[in-house]
Amino acid sequence: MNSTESFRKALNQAHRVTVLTGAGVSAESGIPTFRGPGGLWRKYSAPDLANPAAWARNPGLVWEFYNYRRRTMIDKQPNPGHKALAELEARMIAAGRVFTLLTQNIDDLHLTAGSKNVVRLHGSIWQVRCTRCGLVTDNRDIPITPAFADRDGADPSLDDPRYATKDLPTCYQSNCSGVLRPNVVWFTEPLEWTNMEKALSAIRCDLFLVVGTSAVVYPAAGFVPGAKDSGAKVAEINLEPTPMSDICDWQFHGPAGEWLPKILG
Ligand code: BV8
Ligand code: ZN
Repeated sequence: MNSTESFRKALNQAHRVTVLTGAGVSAESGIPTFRGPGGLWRKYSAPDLANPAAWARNPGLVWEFYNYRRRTMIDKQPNPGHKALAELEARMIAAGRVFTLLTQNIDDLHLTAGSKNVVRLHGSIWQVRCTRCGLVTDNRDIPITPAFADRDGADPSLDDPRYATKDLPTCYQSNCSGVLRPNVVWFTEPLEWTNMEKALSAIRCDLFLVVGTSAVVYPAAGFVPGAKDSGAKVAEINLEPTPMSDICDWQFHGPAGEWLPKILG
């Protein structure tokens, strides 16, 4: 029995399936990964700006970074990998089985593809959160405020900007006026406890797929050994090996948009 056949046998026998995705599952939709080409913006990598200290130093620069990513993400569509995961979930639910999708991605393409039980471990780039009252709202404004129009270019020679607070997005609550930040989890910030609880429950499964992630960011990467230790079989879909490859029962090397329809369909 080859690896695809043995995987499909395990999939058909699994009552609980959990999937962990990373930037690689959205690469074929045209969204650059963090560590691949296109992972830099100006002279910064995501961790340089996706952290509270960068926000405290220069919220306008952080918003130019997110405004750029929102502007380049707004027209991207789910690819066959996203769709194969949504279709698997629908089949499993119809059969009375359990499916959970844990994603590190903030692009919401899994939701657009029709996935339902999605845990957005690192939040959503299409939500903003008030830094004063905590109100979370959906927001797809491009630019985030008029002051950011034509100001988010990726050219590394551009200097860091300075914005007046009045030019930053502010709270919709009339008596608040707090500055709005992207509702994403930055480095050194804890994941929302409800999401951690859902993830810790979901890794107790029969079959765990880890798709398109370099598996270097914690606590998300830790869910792979966590699932293995709880008795799950683990399959990895990636272009290349990762630090988790050694504990995987199957490794499908190649694009997620090709492998997922092939092994899940
Ligand atoms: C936390 C949202 C503590 C934002 C992201 C020092 C101080 C504090 C913490 C730490 C520290 N040192 C380490 C840590 C922990 C830190 C961490 O893990 N750092 C790493 C770098 C070592 N983690 C944190 O800080 C977390 N919080 O620890 O809080 C705490 C705890 C309790 C109480 C108080 C405090 C928060 C981490 C979340 C950060 N936010 N994103 C935004 O996006 O702007 S992380 C971001 O990068 C992603 O969300 C993702 O999680 C992560 C990794 O990216 P990947 O998705 O894996 O993408 P990558 O480009 O790396 O890889 C792509 C993969 O796809 C590759 O393998 C490639 O081969 C493959 N691929 C490409 N194309 C395809 C493909 N595969 C298939 N098909 C294709 N077509
Ligand atoms: Zn507010």
